[in-house]
Amino acid sequence: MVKSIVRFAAFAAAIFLAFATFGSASAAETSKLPTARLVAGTSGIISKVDATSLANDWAKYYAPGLTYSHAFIKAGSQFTLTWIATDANQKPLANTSVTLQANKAYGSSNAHFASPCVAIGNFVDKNGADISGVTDANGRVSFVITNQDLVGEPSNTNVNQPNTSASKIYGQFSLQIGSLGDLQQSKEIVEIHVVGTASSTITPFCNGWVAPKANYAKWVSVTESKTSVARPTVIGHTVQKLLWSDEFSGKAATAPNSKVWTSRYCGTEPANGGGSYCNGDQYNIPAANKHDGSGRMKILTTKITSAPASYGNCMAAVCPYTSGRFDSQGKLSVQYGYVEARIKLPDGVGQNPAFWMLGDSITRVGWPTSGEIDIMEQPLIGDYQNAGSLHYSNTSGGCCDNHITFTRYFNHTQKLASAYHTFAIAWLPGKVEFFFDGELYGVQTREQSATNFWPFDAPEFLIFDNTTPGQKNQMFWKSSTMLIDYVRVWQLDQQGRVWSH
Ligand SMILES: [Ca+2]
Repeated sequence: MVKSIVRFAAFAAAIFLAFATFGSASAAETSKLPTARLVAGTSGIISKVDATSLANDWAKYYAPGLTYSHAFIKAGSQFTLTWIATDANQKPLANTSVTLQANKAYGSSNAHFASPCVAIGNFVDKNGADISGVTDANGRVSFVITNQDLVGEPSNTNVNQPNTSASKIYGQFSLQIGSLGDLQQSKEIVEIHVVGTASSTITPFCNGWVAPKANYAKWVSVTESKTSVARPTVIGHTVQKLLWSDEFSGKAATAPNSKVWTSRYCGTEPANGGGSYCNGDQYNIPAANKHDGSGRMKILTTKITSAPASYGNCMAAVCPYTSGRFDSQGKLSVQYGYVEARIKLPDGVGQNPAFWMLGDSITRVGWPTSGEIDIMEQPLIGDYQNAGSLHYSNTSGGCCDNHITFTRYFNHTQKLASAYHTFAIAWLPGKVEFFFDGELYGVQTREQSATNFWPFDAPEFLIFDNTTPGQKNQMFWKSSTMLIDYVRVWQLDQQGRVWSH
């Protein structure tokens, strides 16, 4: 193998020192080192072949056990590199910080790669990128990368053997476990070869999401709920494990579970449940959200004639109602799955009850860039109608000229307040489907969204509320009740995650 190893030369002094202190591992110690290996056959990878026999020149710079492979992708494609990290006894390293060393200037790396949220340099600057990640419970971690080359190696390149042709278009990737150096772990260097000609290149998008552990140090991933409830049927999908639910079975007059929910006052700051807008219509008072003692959460909306004490403002001098809002911001977040709630809507003109979600990134990127999913929202003049909506942005920040709305309506034959109904989404990568009582009535995909800033591949938190923005001269009713029987998150088509404390 003839290859100029620019990066290695640059690190020669450091490596020498590391050898001096760490010592060169003997063959017997090879199996006693943490190991990072690429999992073959991950999304977008055409093939992966062992090329370790070509790595003799490099092996001396690494601990024993270095593996070197060639993998192949199509020019202008998006692909996923999934790695598994194991300890010295080959046990998966769960919840471990790792770094993808992406397209560093190994030799003459000449392909162009991009990541949604991290700029990856190329053969011009030789710097590549270090992309942080955290392994899951099985020691696995994935990185989505796009190739930006229009022309790769010839389309007749043999993708089942190491590539030694003259016309190489490639870049190299490896995974570093925690703060371990090249001599403290058994590494795999993967040379990604770009093959064929692309019709166009992909523009990567970034939703601004930072992994939960970076945002919420104590968060854990919920894998399965112990609650036993009926599994819903969702047309076109397979519903799997119940990941999490709140059945609202607390004692009468008790508040929502404070481990999951926060009852809000009015307030527009993003950290206040994503901004609890009141617009001069009602006071949000925590006392409005109570278990009814019969397995339901109740949001009570009450007409008032004077401002309630100690409940802050309502964005006006005096508002005509008190009502409630509670959400899971900073306590529980969901990404993908079948998200459903069974609700009996409040009766009375002028109300705007909702079951909805906001992207966790709202505190960093703001609305609408964070993304908003409205699973249940009754339009002001739609007693028989539910609106399912997505709100998102066509830029990376700011508000609100960049606001894009997708809405589909479900029209029922009865007033929605006259009975319980189930409102749900089937949420998958790049796609959200809206359901009313199990009936599909709206679909939006990333491809249809007319944005490079589709935010719905990131965790969102849950919100229930009722507001009273409507026709004030017709609102003679004294009180209303919104009853929520349950909210459940199911694993769907192998997708779905819930994070909580
Ligand atoms: Ca219940």
